[in-house]
Amino acid sequence: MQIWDPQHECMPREEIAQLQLERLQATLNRVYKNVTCYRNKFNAAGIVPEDVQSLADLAKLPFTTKEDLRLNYPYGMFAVPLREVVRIHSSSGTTGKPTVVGYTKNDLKVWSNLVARFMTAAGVTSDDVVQIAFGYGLFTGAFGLHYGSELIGASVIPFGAGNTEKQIMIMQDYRTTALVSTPSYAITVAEHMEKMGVDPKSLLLKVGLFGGEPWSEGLRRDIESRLGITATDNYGLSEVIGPGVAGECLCKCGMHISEDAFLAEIIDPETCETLPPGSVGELVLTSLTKEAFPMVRYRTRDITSLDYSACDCGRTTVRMSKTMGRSDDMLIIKGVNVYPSQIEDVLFAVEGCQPHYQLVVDKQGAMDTLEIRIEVTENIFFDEMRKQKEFLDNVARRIHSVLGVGASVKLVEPKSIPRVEGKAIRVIDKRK
Ligand code: DLL
Repeated sequence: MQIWDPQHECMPREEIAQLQLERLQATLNRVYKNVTCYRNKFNAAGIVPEDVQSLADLAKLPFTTKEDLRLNYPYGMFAVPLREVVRIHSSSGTTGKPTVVGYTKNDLKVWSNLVARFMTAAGVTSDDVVQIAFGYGLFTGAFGLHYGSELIGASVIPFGAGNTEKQIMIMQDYRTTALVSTPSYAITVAEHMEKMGVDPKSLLLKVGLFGGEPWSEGLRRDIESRLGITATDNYGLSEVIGPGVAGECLCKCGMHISEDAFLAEIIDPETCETLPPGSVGELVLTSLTKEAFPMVRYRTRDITSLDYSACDCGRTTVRMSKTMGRSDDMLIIKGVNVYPSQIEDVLFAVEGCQPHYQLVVDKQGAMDTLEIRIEVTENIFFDEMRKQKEFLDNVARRIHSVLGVGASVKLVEPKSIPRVEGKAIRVIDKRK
C-alpha cells in the first residue's frame, strides 16, 4: 500500500505528540496576537498562550463555535491581512450567514498535501483518471480534491455536480477510474447507469472517494456492489480546512486523522468535558499549521470516537470512526436520542429497502412521532397486501429493537424521494 507522506503519517506516537505540542504553542501565540476574538476569549478565561505547556493543558482553553464565526463575519477570525489570503471558501450552512474561511499560499500547499494523503491511502496514483462530481464554487469539496489529485499527478476531470447522464458518458469515454462525490450522489449515478443500461463492469471505475455527509456501512456495501468499486470515506469541514482532515485507507477501519495538522479531542457535548480515548462524543479540532484561519478547539458537532491502536496499513495516526451524525442533527424522539445513520443501518439490513429514505418527525399532542418513509425496489413493490404488511412490520420491529422507540413505517413509490447532487436531506422535523 502506498503512503503519500510516510514521515508524517507513520511517525512514532511520542513524536506526533511532541510535534503537536510545538505547533499548538505556535498557533496559540499567533491567534493571541492576531485575532481579537481569541485574545478576548483567552483573557476572559484568564489564560495566556504560555500556560499551555503540555497537550493536557489544551483542556484549559475555551472552545470555538460556529457562533463565534458568525459574530466575526466575514473576516474577523482571519489571522493574516487579506492581502496574504489567496483563496476564500465558505461553509454549506443552511441557516443564517455562511461562515467564511481563507487560505494563504502556504495553506493551499498544505491542504493539497493533506488531500493527496487520503487519496493515496484509498489507492489513487498518478495513473488514475479522477472525475470530480462535487460542485465547484464556495464549497470546499471540489477544489480540495482537485488540487490533491493534481499533486498526486492523476488526470483530473473537473466535471462539477449534476448532469448525471453526461457524467456517465464522460466516465465511459474518458476512462475515469476514480469518482469523487457525496455517497448519496454515487447512488444517483448507479441508478442512472441502471436506467441507461450501462453495465458498471464495462467501465474502468475502480475506486470512489466519498465524503461531505454521514453514511452507513450498509450504504457503502450498496455503492460497492452497484458500481463495482471500492468505496472509501473521507471527512472534513470547511471551518477546519475542508476535505483532508481525515480519510480511510484500504483497511476501511476508520479514517486516519492527519495529526501533524490537526489535534483531535472527543468531548461530552452536554458537559463539554474531555472524554477518554475510545469514548463516543463530539469531535473537537484544533488546527496546527493553518496561517489564515487557525481554529482552536473548534466544536465540530460531529459525533464519533477515536481509535489510537496501530492500523495494518502502517500509518500511526489516530482513526475516527464513521460519524453517527451531528449532535445538532440528533433527533430526540420521546426522550430517546436517535441519529439518522442508525436508522439507515437498520434499513439496509432489510431486503427490498432502497437507499432512499426520509425521516419525518412531528408531534401529536405532546407526543413526538417518527415516520420513516422508505422507497422500495420496483420488483418488490407489492401487489400483495399480506407481504407488504409483513415487510412493514419487520422494519418497524427492527427499528424498535435498535432505537428503543416506535416508528410508523410507510412505503413510498420508487423515485419519489428527491435525488440530490450534493448532500442528501434525510430529516424533516416539523416540530421546529
Ligand atoms: O463537507 C467538506 C468535505 C467535502 C469533506 C468533501 C469531505 C468531502 P462542509 O460543507 O463545511 O465541508 O460540511 C462539513 O459535513 O461537519 C460533517 O457534519 C459533514 N461531513 C463531511 N464529511 C463527512 C463524512 C465539507 N465523511 C460537515 N462523514 C461536517 C460524515 C461528514 N459527515
